[in-house]
Amino acid sequence: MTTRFDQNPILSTRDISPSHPGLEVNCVLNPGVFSFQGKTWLILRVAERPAQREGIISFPVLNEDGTFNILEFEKGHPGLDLSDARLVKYNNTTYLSTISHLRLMCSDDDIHFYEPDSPALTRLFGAGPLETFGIEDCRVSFIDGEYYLTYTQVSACGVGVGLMRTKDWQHIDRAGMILPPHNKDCALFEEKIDGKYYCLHRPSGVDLGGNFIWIAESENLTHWGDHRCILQTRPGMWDSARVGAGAAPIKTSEGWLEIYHGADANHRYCLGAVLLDLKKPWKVLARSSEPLLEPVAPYEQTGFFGNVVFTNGHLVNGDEITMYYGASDEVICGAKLSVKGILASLRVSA
Ligand code: MAN
Repeated sequence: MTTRFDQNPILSTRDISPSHPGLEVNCVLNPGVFSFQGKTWLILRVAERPAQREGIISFPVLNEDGTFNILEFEKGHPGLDLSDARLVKYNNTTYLSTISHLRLMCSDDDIHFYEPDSPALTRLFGAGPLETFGIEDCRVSFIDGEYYLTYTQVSACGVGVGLMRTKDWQHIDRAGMILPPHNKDCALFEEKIDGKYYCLHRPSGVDLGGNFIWIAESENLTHWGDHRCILQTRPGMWDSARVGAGAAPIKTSEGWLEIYHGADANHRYCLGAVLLDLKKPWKVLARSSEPLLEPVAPYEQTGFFGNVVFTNGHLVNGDEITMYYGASDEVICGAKLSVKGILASLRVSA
């Protein structure tokens, strides 16, 4: 059903140069995907921090003007919690252990990616007060001749969804935060349904609710309303703790097909699918009972944060989905799936 690329991982940290002297690339992960000028492009999340010194944890934090400072804490301090590799908790404040920016690479064969010679717009960094801990996990939707980028904005204010748009990858408009904290995993549908734009998104409930997928509608892709909770976690299953949308939903004759990630209480991330009604996309028609992809390859089990497969980008060509995914939060991989194959698996589980 899911065929991994023989070349996996197709991109790892040694393929990526640091964005600034003094930083190292720790992870390259979770790419958005799009086609432009006859090539396939990945918009990678590149996570960096300084080389680590004995006994010290150090990581960058952006200033609002785009410069950055390095924060340092002594390991062994009673207020320091480093139990999750992705986070640095110090007294009552949570930081990220790395800072992410977005970087573009292109390919002529969908497998080998390189940074283009003439950088038009090849690197996007966090900007302003809501992105001081970086920007992450960009989805790209192509709507009415324009590319729309939805991505995670991280700062001490929280984790929310930002929107940028571009026609030519030379100039980009930043529309700011479209969904406030805590929210991420926002995938825009690539066409209007009954006159309205739709997106999937993933707010997180604090005391009540959970990490569920929601749908919202909009007249202009910026202001969202009529939110509905459409997909919840399932106790005892691979998606028992959190679910979140992948890339733009795929239009099929049977409905909108969305590949999503689900994680359990041990932070083991798998991928599955959900089928939404074509005209009423808030209606769930079917859902994977078994994952389409589980972290079983060595590069999916071991790395910066092991046992993770996570997708937010694919290309669709007829029945064939070329899906790109982050593995172990450290490297980028690819796999092929069939639309018909996924739909058949959903019929069995429905
Ligand atoms: C979680 C993980 C991290 C990510 C932060 C902020 O902790 O997904 O990889 O950096 O959220 O989005």
